[in-house]
Amino acid sequence: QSQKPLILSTWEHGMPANDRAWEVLVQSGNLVDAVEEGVKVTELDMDNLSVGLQGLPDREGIPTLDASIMKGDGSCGTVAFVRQVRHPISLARRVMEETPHVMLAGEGARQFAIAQGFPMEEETLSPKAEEMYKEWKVESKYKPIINIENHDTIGMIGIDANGKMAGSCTTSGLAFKMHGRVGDSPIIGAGLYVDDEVGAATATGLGESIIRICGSFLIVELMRQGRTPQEACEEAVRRLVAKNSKDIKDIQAGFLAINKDGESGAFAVHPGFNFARHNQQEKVLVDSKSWFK
Ligand code: SD4
Repeated sequence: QSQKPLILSTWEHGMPANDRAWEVLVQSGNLVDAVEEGVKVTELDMDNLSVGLQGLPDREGIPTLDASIMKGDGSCGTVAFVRQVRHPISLARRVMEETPHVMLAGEGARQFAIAQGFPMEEETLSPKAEEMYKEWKVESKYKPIINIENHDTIGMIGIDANGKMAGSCTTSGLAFKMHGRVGDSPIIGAGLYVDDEVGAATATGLGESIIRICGSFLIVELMRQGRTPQEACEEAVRRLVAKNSKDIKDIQAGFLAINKDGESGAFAVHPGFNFARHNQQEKVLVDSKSWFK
């Protein structure tokens, strides 16, 4: 049954993020403001080691951030591999609204942030990140190790009372990634996709596995062909498992989707993925079903 307006976010920190998004949506009626302000809560959350400048750094000890924002009319903006910016989601929104481009990366994104008046933050690691980085350096394992309980990227998708949709996604990416590595979150169609004609999807987990199947775009296209959000998420995971079969025991990924009728779905590779759902009736944390039990 229809639940419009509806906001979904990945993981438990989606609860406070959804609260803020809901508040903004109710006050302003502006869903893009809502999905931006919502995930800004997570970007400031010092307990979150996968989002924002307090997130775990890359192998050189530098936190580098990815973010994207998209509206159902096709407008979108993203930033990748950006440093020293507290709110990469707001920078992604500026790319969407203030430039002729969709994506800015690295030093160019940082220069754009400066030009837009964003403060530049120090690159000192948070105490928790510092400690984990030191521990990691002892062995400096080259291959990223996926701890399936340790994904914290926030992806948020929402639909308003009129059926307009928007989404946002923000992350510090994989812990101890190679310097310059970019994940799925700032890739339109991988970490996020929104189309008012059909629905919206977002992803969390090992970005490489998600990019490989154009995960979020795939889900929206499956819904376009008539699948429910739940069926579309399950088919995307089936495809992700097939295309990443060699390492699948170490790969976690989870998807969220809504369609234009306000129905929703979620599915993950392994157990442990959960998401926050907020509508007029309830705000709940839901355990996602998964491919492996
Ligand atoms: C990435 N998808 O950069 C992100 C990581 C993630 O929780 O979801 N972490 O690959």
